Amino acid sequence: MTHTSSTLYILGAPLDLGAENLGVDMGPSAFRYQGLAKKLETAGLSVTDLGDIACKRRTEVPVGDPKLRHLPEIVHVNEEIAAKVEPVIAKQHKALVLGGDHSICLGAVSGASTALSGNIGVIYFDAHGDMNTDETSMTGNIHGMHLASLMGFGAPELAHVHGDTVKLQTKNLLHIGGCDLDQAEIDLMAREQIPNFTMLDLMSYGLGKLLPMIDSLCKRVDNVWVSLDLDAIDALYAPGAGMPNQKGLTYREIVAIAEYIGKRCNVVGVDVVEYNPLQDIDRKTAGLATELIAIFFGKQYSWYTQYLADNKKA
Ligand SMILES: [Mn+2]
Repeated sequence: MTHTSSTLYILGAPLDLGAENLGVDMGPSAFRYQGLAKKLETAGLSVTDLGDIACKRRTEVPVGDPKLRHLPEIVHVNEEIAAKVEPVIAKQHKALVLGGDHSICLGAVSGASTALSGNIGVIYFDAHGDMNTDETSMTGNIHGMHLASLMGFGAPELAHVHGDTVKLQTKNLLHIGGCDLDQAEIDLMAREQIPNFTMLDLMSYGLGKLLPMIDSLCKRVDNVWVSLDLDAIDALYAPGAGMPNQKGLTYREIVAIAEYIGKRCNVVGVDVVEYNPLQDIDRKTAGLATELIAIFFGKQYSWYTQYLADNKKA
């Protein structure tokens, strides 16, 4: 099921209160300065930019509860994101939400899930679990909790963003790229039998074991949201991640997985998060992210497709 006439709506969420990596709030504007919308149009997508959600700076809001740092503002921003994403998905268009720290995924997936009456799976790329709760988190940073919240665990203020239904069934999550998982997250995944494929799985079995997991998710649900934390990718290729990763997915691994998803799944939305332009080198992280966004939506964008577009004679 694909919607060929659909538009891709871009929404920026320059929130950094869920993390302590200063610079990720500049993600949306850095992507725009680097011509993201134009490149995605070159790839064949029809793009409309909805601008940014207003996010308060950390000097403007108190930390509050140390177990749920900056909770009220994070809830508020995610309610706004969900309210923008829901109508886009309900009208069978596609959404791209640019972070910001990963906590913005809470509103993005909540909006999409509500539009689709819960008929949604999430393919989640991350070195970390993001499945702590306020009880298990060692930092109190909400960018390590929102994925648990989407599945109904943890603080109700987060789990009830955009309505108190469970937004994501545990069996409809596929977590890929874990290499720095906390014990509480490992325990939750085991207890709830959450599909996941770690870096150790990749080294042990190769992609041959992951691809059927993607197929099985796409058979179970009609719609897929892809959440890409750039820290799932090796720092060689994504130095501009909020928390650079020395043991992440290589360029060819992430591109191959993305191509498989783009071909097999009905991807209705993508979020790209934890982009820190201050740490990027030669814009390579933004370049790879742009390439991956096009591929997740079933298109192609690379230096080669740009070369062809620039040199087209007739
Ligand atoms: Mn994350």
